[in-house]
Amino acid sequence: MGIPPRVFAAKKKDAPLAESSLKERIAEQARAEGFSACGFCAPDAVPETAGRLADFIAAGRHGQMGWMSERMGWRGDAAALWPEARTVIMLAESYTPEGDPLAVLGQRDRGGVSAYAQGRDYHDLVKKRLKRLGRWLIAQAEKGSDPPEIKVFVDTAPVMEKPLAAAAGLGWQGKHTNLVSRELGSWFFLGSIFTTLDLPKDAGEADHCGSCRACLDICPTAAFPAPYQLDARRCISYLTIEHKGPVDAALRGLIGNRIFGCDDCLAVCPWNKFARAATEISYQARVGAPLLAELAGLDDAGFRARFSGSPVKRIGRDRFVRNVLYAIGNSADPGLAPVAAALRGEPDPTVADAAAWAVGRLAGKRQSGGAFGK
Ligand code: B12
Ligand code: SF4
Ligand code: SF4
Repeated sequence: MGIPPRVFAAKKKDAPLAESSLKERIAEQARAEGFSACGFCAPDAVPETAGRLADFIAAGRHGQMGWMSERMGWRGDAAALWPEARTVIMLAESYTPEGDPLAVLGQRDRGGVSAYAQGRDYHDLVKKRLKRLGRWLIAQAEKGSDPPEIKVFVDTAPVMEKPLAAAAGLGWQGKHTNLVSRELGSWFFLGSIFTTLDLPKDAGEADHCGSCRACLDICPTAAFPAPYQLDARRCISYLTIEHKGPVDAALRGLIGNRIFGCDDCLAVCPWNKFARAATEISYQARVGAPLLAELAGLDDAGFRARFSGSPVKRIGRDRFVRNVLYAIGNSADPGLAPVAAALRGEPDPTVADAAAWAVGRLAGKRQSGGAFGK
C-alpha cells in the first residue's frame, strides 16, 4: 500500500503558484527519499513553547539532562535559533514495529529494547536523508537567483521538534507528549530542514485524544504529573538511557525488564491501528529480546561489537550492564542470582551497586516465598 495522499497533500490553496508548486515538489521529493510525511510551518509558529519549556526546566523535570537548560533561548524559540530562516520543513520517518513491542515484558529472563532502538541509529539515517533533500532543494533554485540556505536538524540540536511538527500539520502532541498522527500512529521520528525560502505554511493539526487516557494509565512509573506533561525523572526511557549513576531504589523495581527505552505509552495508543509497519529495512528488529544472562557477561569490546550502529551503543557498557542488572533483580528468577553475584566486584561503583541490589532482591524474593515465576 502506498503512502496515504493526505500525508503529503499541500493544504493551503491560496499560495502563490510558483511557491505552491515548489512546495509540492519538495513533498514529492521527501516521499522519494523515504519520508512518511512532510509539513511546513513558520519558525515562530508556536509562541507557547518557550514558557512551557521554562516551566519544565524550573520544575527540574529534565533531571540530569543539563543540555536542556543550556541555550534555552534557542530551544524555546526556533526563530531566534536562526533569524534568517523563513520556513521550517518538518519530516516524519516511520519505524512502526512488526510485532507487539510489549510482548517482551512477559519474558522476564530477557531484556526489552524499545522499538526505536531495534535497528540502526535513526540519527544517522534521518540526517543523511535530510541532507540529501536539502541539497536537492538548493539545486532547485532558479539560475541566476541566490540559492536558498538550509540547516538540517534531527534530535540533538536545541530545537523543540514536536511543537513545530504539530504546527506543520504532521500530527498533534498526545497526552504522552509525543506526536501522534492519524495516518502514522505514534511510531515515527522527526527531523527538520530550516530554510531561508519563504514557502506557504500548512495548518496545524487538531488534538484527537478526546477522553482517552490509555497512555497515562499504563505508565509503569506514573511519569505524567498531568496530561500533556512528562516528568522525565520518572520516565524509564530517561532512567535507562540518559540517567547516569544509580537509579533511585524506589524506581528500580518499576523498570521491570526494560533495559533500553520504554514503549508502553506509545504502544497503547489507539491511533496505532492505522500505522503500517515501517518499510525502511534499517529499522527492522536486529536486537530482538536478548537473554539477560548473556548481556550481563558483555565486556566493553563485546558490548561495542554487539551494538555497533545501534542507538544502544551510545550509553556505553557500564550503564547498559547497570540496566541489565536491574532487570535481573526484577526477574524473580533464582537461576540469575549467580550472574548478578559475579558482577558485585565490578570497578564501576554503579554496576557493583546494581549487582548487589539484584542479588539482594532475588534473595528477598526467595525468603518472602514463592514470588518466582510471577
Ligand atoms: C529530551 C527528549 C526526551 C526525554 C524527555 C521527553 C519529553 N517528553 O520531554 C526522554 C529521555 C524522557 C525522552 C523519551 C522518549 N523519546 Co525523546 N526526545 C527528547 C528531545 C531531545 C527533546 C524533547 C523536549 O524538547 N522536551 C521538553 C518538553 C518541555 O517539551 P515537550 O515534550 O514538547 O513538552 C511539551 C508539553 O509539556 C507541552 N505542554 C504542556 N502543557 C500542555 C498542554 C497542552 C494542551 C499541550 C498540547 C501541550 C502542553 O508543552 C511542551 C512544549 O511543547 C526530542 C528531540 C527534539 N530535539 O525535540 C526527542 C523526541 C521527542 N523523542 C522521541 C522519542 C521517539 C522518544 C521515546 C518514544 C523513546 C523510547 N521509546 O524510549 C520516549 C518517549 C517518552 C515520552 N512519553 O515522551 C522522538 C518523538 C517522535 C514523535 N513522534 O513525537 C523525538 C522527537 C526525537 C526524534 N527526532 O524523533 N525523550
Ligand atoms: S516511556 Fe514508559 S516510563 Fe516513559 S512516560 Fe512512557 S510509559 Fe511512562
Ligand atoms: S493513548 Fe489516547 S490519550 Fe494517549 S496519545 Fe493516544 S489517543 Fe491520546
